[in-house]
Amino acid sequence: MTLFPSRARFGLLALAVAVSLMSCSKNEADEVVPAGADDVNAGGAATVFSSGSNAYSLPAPNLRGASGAQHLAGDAAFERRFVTADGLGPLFINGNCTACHVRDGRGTAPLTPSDPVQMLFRLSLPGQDAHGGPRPAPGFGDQLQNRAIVGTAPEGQFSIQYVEQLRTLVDGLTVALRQPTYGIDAPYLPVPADLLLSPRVAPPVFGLGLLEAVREADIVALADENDANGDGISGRPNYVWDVAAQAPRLGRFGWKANQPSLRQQTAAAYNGDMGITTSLFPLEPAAGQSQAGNQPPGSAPADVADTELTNATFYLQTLGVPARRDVNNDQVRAGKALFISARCASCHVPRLSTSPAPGLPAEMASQTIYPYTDLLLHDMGAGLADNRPDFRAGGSEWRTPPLWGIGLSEVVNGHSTFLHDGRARSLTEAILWHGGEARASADAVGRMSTADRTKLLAFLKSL
Ligand code: HEC
Ligand code: HEC
Ligand SMILES: [Ca+2]
Ligand SMILES: [Ca+2]
Ligand SMILES: [Ca+2]
Repeated sequence: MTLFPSRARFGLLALAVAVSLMSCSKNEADEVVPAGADDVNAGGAATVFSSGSNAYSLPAPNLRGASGAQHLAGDAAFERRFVTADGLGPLFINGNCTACHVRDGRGTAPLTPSDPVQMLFRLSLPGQDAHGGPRPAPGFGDQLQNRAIVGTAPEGQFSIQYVEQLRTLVDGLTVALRQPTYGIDAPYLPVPADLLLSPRVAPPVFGLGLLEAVREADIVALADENDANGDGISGRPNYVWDVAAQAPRLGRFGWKANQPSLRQQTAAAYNGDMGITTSLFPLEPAAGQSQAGNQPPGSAPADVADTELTNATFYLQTLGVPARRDVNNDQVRAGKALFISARCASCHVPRLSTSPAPGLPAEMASQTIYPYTDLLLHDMGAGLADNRPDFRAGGSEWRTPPLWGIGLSEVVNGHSTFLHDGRARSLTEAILWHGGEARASADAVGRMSTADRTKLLAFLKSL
């Protein structure tokens, strides 16, 4: 397997792309992503106007009545630092949500063992559980907890190694892509030989209430599972197990769209990331494992009550989305046209709308939003594959991540690492890793003139 297309392949495709770039006028771009005030208001009425380090952390300005107070209670829940006496562990990764979702933003992969851990490793064995989900690994479950309370052995430590591969683009720019290898050091038990491992950094958590309020039919309508229109891009929904409903449901959250709702995602994070039980997940991740000794498999009552789970969920449902910046800048406008002609917008769908739904905050309904995602799974090629299925998502499939707010990553989180495992150290690296259905898009960027690539990046930074 070669990771990168050869120069010969570049040559063959160059002509076709040059033609399609020329035929894409500014007007065509504006039709897909209209310019003007709406485009600025990325989150509709939930848009916030900050481009500082708090840009991801502000409540939607349209919250009404009791919503403001509940958002604040949820903010406290999201920041709450758990200790052993509150039920932290016995197995856990971090003691609070914000240790990974720093400033409601994005985590990065640790470079040294003393760096903070802002990621997790999902685990499983080949096959499926009773609900079509990943099959837990005996002794390790479905996630690696690298920390434990006193008297309990952690499951093991993550190990990450990178090998850099140089790639020279057509304009002469050389980019070093780091190819990671992952393993588990110092496991408390021998690791099963067929263990599957999926490394994932913490994604940003703003604007998610809007994504939860996009009608299921609208998302499914974007799918083109058998590529009927022949553009090389398919996209399909994930369907995952809804624990409360005891039924399959459309997946929306997580890097593989592996969680159906913010409530279940939140309860799963309490459980797997912090060892905090809830009514939804009453069993500790250590339940049934030898190192947990005589500790009870769960706690009654749960470590956090339903009100706290509800508030933390509400907080995530009601965070605002930062407004776009520099929309009328010429470079940015030209970059938008390139984004469309390189077919980025076929997956990173610019515009969606939200609808009212039972149980979701009314403020998030009936908004036109610009998230730059279709919430669908795409085959991203062998280079990005974790080779671990997650419900319907195959080993090389990932959910298109929203690009809104991505231009503020550096300001908010102090780093510019991207993709599911944080391997990309810049937006350019993130794009060049695109393979599979997105290979033609990445190749188009690889062939761009320096000036055009600068414009494309200027557009991404305006999001
Ligand atoms: C150990 C680091 C870590 C901790 C602690 C953590 N998360 Fe996460 N969070 C992640 C990772 C990694 C993902 C992606 C998971 C996946 O793809 O399966 C994620 C995903 C999410 C998502 C979905 C985001 C999206 O765009 O789909 C939400 C919401 C979320 N976490 C909320 C929380 C809450 C609430 C807490 C605290 C109760 C929490 N997280 C604690 C690492 C963490
Ligand atoms: C076939 C669908 C598809 C196309 C086409 C596509 N992307 Fe993506 N994009 C994805 C998926 C899926 C990911 C996540 C991959 C991963 O994390 O391993 C992603 C990730 C990204 C990221 C990193 C986001 C993050 O949160 O880490 C950026 C930036 C990005 N894409 C930009 C682009 C640009 C620019 C183009 C056009 C040149 C493009 N994409 C074309 C599907 C697509
Ligand atoms: Ca606990
Ligand atoms: Ca585990
Ligand atoms: Ca298609």
